[in-house]
Amino acid sequence: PFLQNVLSNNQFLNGTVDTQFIDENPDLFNLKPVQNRAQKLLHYLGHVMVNGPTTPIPVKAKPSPIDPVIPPVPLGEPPVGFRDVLLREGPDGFAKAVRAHQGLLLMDTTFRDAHQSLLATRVRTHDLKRIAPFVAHSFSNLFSVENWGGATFDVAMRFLCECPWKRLQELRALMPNVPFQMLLRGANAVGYTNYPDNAVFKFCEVAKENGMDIFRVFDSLNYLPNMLLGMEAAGAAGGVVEAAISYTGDVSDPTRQKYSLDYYLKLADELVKAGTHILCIKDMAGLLKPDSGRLLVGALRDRFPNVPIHVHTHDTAGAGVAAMLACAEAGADIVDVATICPTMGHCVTCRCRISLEKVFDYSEYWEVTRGLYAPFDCTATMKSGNADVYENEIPGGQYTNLHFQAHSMGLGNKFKEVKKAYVEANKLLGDLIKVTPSSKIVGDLAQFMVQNALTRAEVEERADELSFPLSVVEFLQGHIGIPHGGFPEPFRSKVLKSLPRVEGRPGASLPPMDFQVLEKQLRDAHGDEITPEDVMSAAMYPKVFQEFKEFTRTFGPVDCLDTRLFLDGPKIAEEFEVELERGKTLHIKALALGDLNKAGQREVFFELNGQLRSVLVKDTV
Ligand code: 3PY
Ligand code: ZN
Repeated sequence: PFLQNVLSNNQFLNGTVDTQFIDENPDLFNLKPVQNRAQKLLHYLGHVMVNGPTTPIPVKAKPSPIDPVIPPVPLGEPPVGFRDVLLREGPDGFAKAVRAHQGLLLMDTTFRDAHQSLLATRVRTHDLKRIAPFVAHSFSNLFSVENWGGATFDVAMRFLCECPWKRLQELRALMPNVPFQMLLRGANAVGYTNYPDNAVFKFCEVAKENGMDIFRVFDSLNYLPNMLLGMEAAGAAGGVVEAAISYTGDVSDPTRQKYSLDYYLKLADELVKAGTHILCIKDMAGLLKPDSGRLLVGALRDRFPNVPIHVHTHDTAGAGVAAMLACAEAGADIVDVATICPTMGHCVTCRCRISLEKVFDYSEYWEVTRGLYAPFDCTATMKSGNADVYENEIPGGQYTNLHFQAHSMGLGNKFKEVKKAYVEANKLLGDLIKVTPSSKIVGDLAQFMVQNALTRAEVEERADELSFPLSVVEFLQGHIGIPHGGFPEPFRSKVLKSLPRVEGRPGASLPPMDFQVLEKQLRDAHGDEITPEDVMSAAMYPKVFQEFKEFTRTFGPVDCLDTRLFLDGPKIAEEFEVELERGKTLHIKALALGDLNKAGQREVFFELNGQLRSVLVKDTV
């Protein structure tokens, strides 16, 4: 539905069409006007040359000047993969085939969670698309590629100025054989707060239509009613449901029994009873030590011999590979790996039927591509892993994010302080599962404590007079659900006083969203080209979507630019090509940057397909 026309249709390009083709595919002949796009992109490039990148940059590093090499891909269709099983057998048959598979299966998180944690979610569709055919051809026996959901939805529009749905569509076309997996934050869908139920259902339906296969559903408090809602939505859309238990604490530590083995097993009982196709342990902070993984997965394996078990982890403390291999030995069917951390190579060497040589080529592509994202790379400020995560339990994405924040404030020691406060804030809130969005609530309280130099005892003591961050107040009101063990008292009552409390599942009391009204509003604001996908983007992120549309109206399809141009603009005299769509390439040369005029603008000169063009840009630096 998005920017698909006859010039990107394989059947048309191969010439295997007859006269019925036009009648059967009228949509492919909706050719959009293209004249404007080039001038808009020049405007964007001129803007970056004058004012720097439009996306906020956490560290001063520049994108690397080295271009990644795309490893060769054989001609023809990629080999059949697990997606063919899914399309043939449906979700139940797929789950059976996964369970029956001999040997460990892998999910590759490189396209989503790995860069969400290591590169501030900034990897663009452009760089994902370039390597996608290689993945389809070389790793056809992956369980799945995780490439959507979590923070990518929001960041695509907000910081990369590209459409998350277009990413899904384009990757789907390039990787028809490997199942796609997304992270769904249960009743929060791909946002940070509970949405009305019908928005979650509709979101899953549209995601499935656009090519999503497997929905990993979690709730940041492991609050069962929220998880069940997300599972129902994914299941009703026809997706594979992978219910994920978020893991915290340490099941093998007898002194940490709030989240005991029994707690996890009881929750797993409920999720299996509710019909999950796959059961996932989501270790978002990398806390699962090998012994604990063996204990937990071993117990789940005994209890549910027929349900595939999938384990996710992070490598913050450096024990990721050891933990995943222990889980595999204890009976896990699938573990998560990524190539921008070393886990993929390790797991493959140990137990998978995947060519190690192809893994080398894949890693090399990502190593060089990672250089393009140097301005967002956590290793710019974080030089080593840190086992303090076992104490603070900060999830992977938040760990690097908080580190960037402390670094950008120029306070080297601040991170240590924030991490200590995070531990205290977590205790104040009753020892929570910490993952988006509950992790943000703990983080907000921790920052509040550091900023105001407050200890836990002082916060408890003065809870009725302090102005807490809104996220903390709303959490205590019950806006994201009920934590295991209930809300902390008397802290909650002291903070809330007479403020209203939500009873039970928050989404149950939200009025349904009217998508027709929303669509009409969007058409009035942005014209008639609003798609069902756009409606869902606006349903999730109204303001971000509006800004994204306004940005595109001014600056055109910046997703077509390569990453160095997008982030840093061209150098004077640099010549480059921009492929707007298949068969439509712009040849551009940056010629000169004019002096500042009286209106505070600069004229930027380009050659576009051999013709002189210029744009006027306000200098805001
Ligand atoms: C997300 O919610 O985006 C996560 O990655 C949680 O781990
Ligand atoms: Zn993760």
